[in-house]
Amino acid sequence: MLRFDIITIFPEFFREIFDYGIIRRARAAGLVEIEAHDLRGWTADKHHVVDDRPFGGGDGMVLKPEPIFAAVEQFAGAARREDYGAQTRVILLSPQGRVLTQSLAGDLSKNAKHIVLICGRYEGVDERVAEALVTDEVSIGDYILSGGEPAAIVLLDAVVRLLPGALGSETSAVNESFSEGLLDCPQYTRPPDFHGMRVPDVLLSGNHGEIARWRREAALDKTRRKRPDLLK
Ligand code: 9D3
Repeated sequence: MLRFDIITIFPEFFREIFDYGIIRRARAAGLVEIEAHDLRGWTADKHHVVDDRPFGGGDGMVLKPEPIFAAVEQFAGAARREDYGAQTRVILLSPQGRVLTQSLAGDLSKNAKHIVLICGRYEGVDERVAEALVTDEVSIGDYILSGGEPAAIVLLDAVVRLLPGALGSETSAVNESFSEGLLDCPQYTRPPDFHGMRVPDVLLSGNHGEIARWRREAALDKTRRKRPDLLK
């Protein structure tokens, strides 16, 4: 069982997102447990303040360290990364992180039992969070989001679908390792002729050797055209 605890100022953002498809099935099967927590629950002051102005001046607000340290200490059992269990990862979603890859998703699905996701916001998060608490700082790509919440959903989805048993038995795992690093070949379903746009004859031939060969070639071809960087 893998457990996710998401620390966010917008817990409602996650309300239904994990109730569909593979993630829903994985939860129902007891493969994963997911909870989103309001950072304000770890504030001590009357107004539940989670942010403050940056030292040295500048625009915007910075997430304060105290509530994040308290939340992580509760979930990870320690407030220093060297004191976590080996199977605990505390991940800060931030534009400064290393870009999420299939390889990191595989690492997490294989080696983690407990993942704490900290969603950044505003102009940033007090640097002492990254210094002391965070085992992995992760971005989902080189574009600007308004916060870490959508990135947390992306990371969680990529990890959960790799948990053994999360995909329907005979599904994509085999196919994925076979065509690793390539885009999928084009897929077609009925009708074979739609407004004059025809499905390639080979796919209707029933010749499975020919079909496999065509698919391999088509995947390579599509990758060369659309994502030549993947072939390097
Ligand atoms: C105005 C602040 N920006 C200065 C360049 C920095 C900034 C801080 C926080 C920009 C965006 C954000 C909010 N984004 C995330 O927290 C985030 C993110 C992203 O923006 N892109 C890709 N992956 C991620 S993971 C978290």
